[in-house]
Amino acid sequence: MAKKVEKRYLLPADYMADPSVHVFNGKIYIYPSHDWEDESNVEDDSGDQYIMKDYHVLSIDGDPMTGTVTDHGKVLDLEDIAWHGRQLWDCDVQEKDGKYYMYFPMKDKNEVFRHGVAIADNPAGPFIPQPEPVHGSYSIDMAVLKDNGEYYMYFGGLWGGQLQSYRDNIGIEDPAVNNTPDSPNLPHGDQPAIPSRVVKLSPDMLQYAEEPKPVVVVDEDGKPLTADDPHRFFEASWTFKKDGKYYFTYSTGDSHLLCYAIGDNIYGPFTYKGVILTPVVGWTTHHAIIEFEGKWYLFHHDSKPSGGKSWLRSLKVCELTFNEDGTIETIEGIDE
Ligand code: FUB
Repeated sequence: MAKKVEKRYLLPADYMADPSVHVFNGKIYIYPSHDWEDESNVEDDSGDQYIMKDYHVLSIDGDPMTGTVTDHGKVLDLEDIAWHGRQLWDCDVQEKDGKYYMYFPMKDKNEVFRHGVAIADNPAGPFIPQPEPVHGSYSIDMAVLKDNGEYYMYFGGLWGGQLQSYRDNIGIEDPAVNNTPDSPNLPHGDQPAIPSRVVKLSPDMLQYAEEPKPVVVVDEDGKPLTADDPHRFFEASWTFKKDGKYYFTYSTGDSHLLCYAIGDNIYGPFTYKGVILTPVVGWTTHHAIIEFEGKWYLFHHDSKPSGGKSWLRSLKVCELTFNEDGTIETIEGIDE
């Protein structure tokens, strides 16, 4: 049974989505994608409606439910990235040795998603992009977890996110063409679902330190979730650690849920545990989960303020409750 909880819209004056959230120097910073609408906006199954062209950074003074939200303005523009094609989708930022590293997906000039890195001296930017994408990078939706002094990037997304076009980190079809539910390499029925990926980053934070590995979500019997399971991974990975366990959380895309699975290892496997958030207004659902001053918070987005336009989303936050056994109370996505 999903619980209705108090939620707060964070930035009513602008449309932003896909929040990645971290506490740096005791303050909450939000790294969203910046939704946009113009004449090139076409809604389809490959995500052509998501035409984001820049990133802003937001911060919150104190309590996320009540504190003042500051928009630090534009910190990176598509035009400043040498290899740019289009679409700056969900990014994330991590700190190492006083530098802040932004990881972002963007289509290159061949319409293929690659990962870029941009560096700042301050969590509020500006971020200066590296001249080339990360070697061997592919697909979308990065989230970087710091653990025992190492940094691990989770990534991947189906359909327009192009993940189905890769097996064992090798392209098996043209990602720019096979980017819809009709892609020939999407599994069906009781075939195993396509997993997210995780990869350790190099000490300089600019490359992969190893080959990306599959993040397998299994049921209570240890069997990988199947392609027809409404709880299988689609996009929007976000991993955090609580009481020594790793929580791998994600969006199920076309079944519109935020789900979670728990594991003992950063690489998984993760055992499916349940739904965090039921469907919201709008097609996509995407989130971040953080602990701040002893409480846990879910940041996410919906399309209610834009009247349901899936490509114009608004950021929200609410408290998240853990049960004694480490499971998460399901939150109702639709508010009155
Ligand atoms: O914002 C563009 C895409 O929509 C993101 O990369 C996905 O996670 C979905 O929210």
